[in-house]
Amino acid sequence: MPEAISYERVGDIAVLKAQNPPVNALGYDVRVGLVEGIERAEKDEGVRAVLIYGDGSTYFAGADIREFGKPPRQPHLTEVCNRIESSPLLVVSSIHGTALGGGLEVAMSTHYRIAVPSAKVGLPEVLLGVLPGAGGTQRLPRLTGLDAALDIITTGRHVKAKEALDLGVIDKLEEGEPREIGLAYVQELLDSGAPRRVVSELPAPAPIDFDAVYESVLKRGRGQISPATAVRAVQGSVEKPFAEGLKYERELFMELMGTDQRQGLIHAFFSERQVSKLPELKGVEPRPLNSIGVIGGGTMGAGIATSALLAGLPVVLLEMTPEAAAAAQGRIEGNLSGALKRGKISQAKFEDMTQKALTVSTDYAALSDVDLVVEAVFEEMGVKKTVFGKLDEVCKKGAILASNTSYLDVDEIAASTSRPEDVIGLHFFSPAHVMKLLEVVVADKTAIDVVATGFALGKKLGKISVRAGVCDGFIGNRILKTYRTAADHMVLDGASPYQIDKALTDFGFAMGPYAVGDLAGLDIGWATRKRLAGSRDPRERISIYPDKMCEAGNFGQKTGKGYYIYEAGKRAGVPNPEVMELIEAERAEKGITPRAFSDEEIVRRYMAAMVNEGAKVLEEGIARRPLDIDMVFLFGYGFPRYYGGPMKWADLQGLPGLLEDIKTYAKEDDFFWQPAKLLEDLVAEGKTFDDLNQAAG
Ligand code: T1G
Repeated sequence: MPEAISYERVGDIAVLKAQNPPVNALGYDVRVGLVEGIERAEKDEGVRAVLIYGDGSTYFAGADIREFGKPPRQPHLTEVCNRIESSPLLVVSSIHGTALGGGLEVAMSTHYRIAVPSAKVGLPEVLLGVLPGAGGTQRLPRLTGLDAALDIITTGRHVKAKEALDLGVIDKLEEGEPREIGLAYVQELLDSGAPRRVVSELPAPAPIDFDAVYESVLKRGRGQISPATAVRAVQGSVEKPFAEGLKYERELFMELMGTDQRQGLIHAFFSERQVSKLPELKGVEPRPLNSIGVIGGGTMGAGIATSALLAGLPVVLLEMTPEAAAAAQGRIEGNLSGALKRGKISQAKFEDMTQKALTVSTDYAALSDVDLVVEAVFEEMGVKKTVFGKLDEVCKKGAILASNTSYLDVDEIAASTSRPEDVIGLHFFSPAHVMKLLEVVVADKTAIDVVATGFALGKKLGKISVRAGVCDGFIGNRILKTYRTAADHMVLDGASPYQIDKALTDFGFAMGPYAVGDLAGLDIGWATRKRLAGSRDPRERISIYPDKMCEAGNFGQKTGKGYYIYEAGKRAGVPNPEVMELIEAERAEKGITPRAFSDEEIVRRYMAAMVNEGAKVLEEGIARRPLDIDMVFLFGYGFPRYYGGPMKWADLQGLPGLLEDIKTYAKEDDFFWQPAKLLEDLVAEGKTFDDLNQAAG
């Protein structure tokens, strides 16, 4: 194992090279190596300067997040930075890849910084629930001024090298290898007699109204506290001498390190990388993915086609008539013009995608050569079977036939072809070119290399792909149906849809369940209720009023009226008074005396239903690990990221208390509230969902 920081003498320059793949994280050995390297250079006769750079893909990409939550080991990164900065030698960083978090903090403690134009810098600590804890909130404002520093620190965004140069974070941009451009720059500085520039000695910026900034950042965080806390640390850089400011920054850092939100965000960071790593896919070669077919050019089909085009894949989209084909082309161009406006693609790219890469046809034969087809037609099994029967005839041998169905039985769809091993579910979330979640639904006969290809497509499209088994609604929609029912029961018993929506947005959801229903279309739930009516258990408590809303044609945003009334052009609606009339009438009909619900009880019941169903999805093997369910809800259902997902939230709350809640609710309705056996077992064994994540490897 090579040393974490190597030492090399080049003329009168000492070169410290980080060798800690994959991202040169500033783990213990790297921190020790940096201090020892500086000390050695200072004793090394004739050395006048030190160059620090990273081997491999990047300069230091930050503290080693795997050390979080473990007892911190000296030297702390703050001390390492101060030691570098106080060296009498000229210390220079040469940056490539991503100098993030502690990585940028180390760079700012050196006296000059050169970077390659493709490099990025940033202080993304707030995205992990903490804040820059090694001087970043003290040095960055001294380099860039408060506006830029507050923006960079409270958003955690990456800053491109050119912007960093303009802001004064980087001193010079140069194409080339970090070592070469670094050595040349050090020599240039030495030859010109450039002085050491000690950032901590630069004047602090003038004070601003930090309370106002704090309030606005807190509001924007929608319940996440690290960005606003970071404002206070930056305030310390203005109001306190540097050393005091550092101490204050450390205090706030340690405070955040102890929060549930830090645990939730770190869980999210590692889980979004872990979720698509399945042991059974190790060594499995995906099939070729050079062109994609899409059947159905509605919102979903057009979104999927857009996503594939943006990933550089040629697309053949099939519609039934020339008019529908033209409409699909228009939808795709509309989607891509959004990317054009936001500068995500150039005009030339836009034209190439819409005129060359995209083929829209009404002839199935156009699909004869694609590697994979995603069907996104009407959610009705008969229609799906007809489409798959045709695909079976026209698609080449080895082509993958995928359905975008959001809940129908993929086994049954596969059985309508002669090649069930080539059939898989690829459940995108609308709008498919925006939402990152992809449920890869593996049917009984799906071949393992088809599964691997599903994940390879997800990666190519920049999705978070989660393996799901076949059941009604797979992972997300199956669990959604349960916690949505829990909300409907609370409405029948006395809560209003509006109180429930507010309680859940205060909890941290982007939208409450009723506003989501209005957005997705209330007719979807209506169709599901009708589809399942025949198999419904008589003990199930159901609401009638939602059907009455749909019978009146109130489907939500698409009809301008649902739970909320939407004035033209306004996304936010106002409560629809007809809804409470329908609810009160139904309560009266059912002899229910409405009772008050606290927001806290609303959240507890809603979350208990979500977690309990999640546990059932796990024990049935529909989801592999609790983290898989967490990623479904972070990336498909607007679950607040700082809890890490519903299963992580449950661990943080404590499973015993949650199980107690479920048992209490079961006294009112022991059909809906049946504790999951897995939940009872975990509580009995004193285990957590995280233990299952670890055990799954
Ligand atoms: N610590 C530990 N492991 C890390 C890591 C880190 N900082 N960054 C990445 N990894 C692992 C990652 O889990 C994956 O592992 C592999 O490296 C490749 O990552 C005191 C306290 C750098 C832009 O927040 O943003 O400094 O899955 O798949 O797409 O103020 O990783 O292969 O086993 O993401 O090329 C601040 C987090 C820390 C940067 C590269 N730094 N990392 O993206 O590869 S807090 C960050 C990233 C801090 C100080 C504070 C990205 C990347 P595995 P990857 P990538």
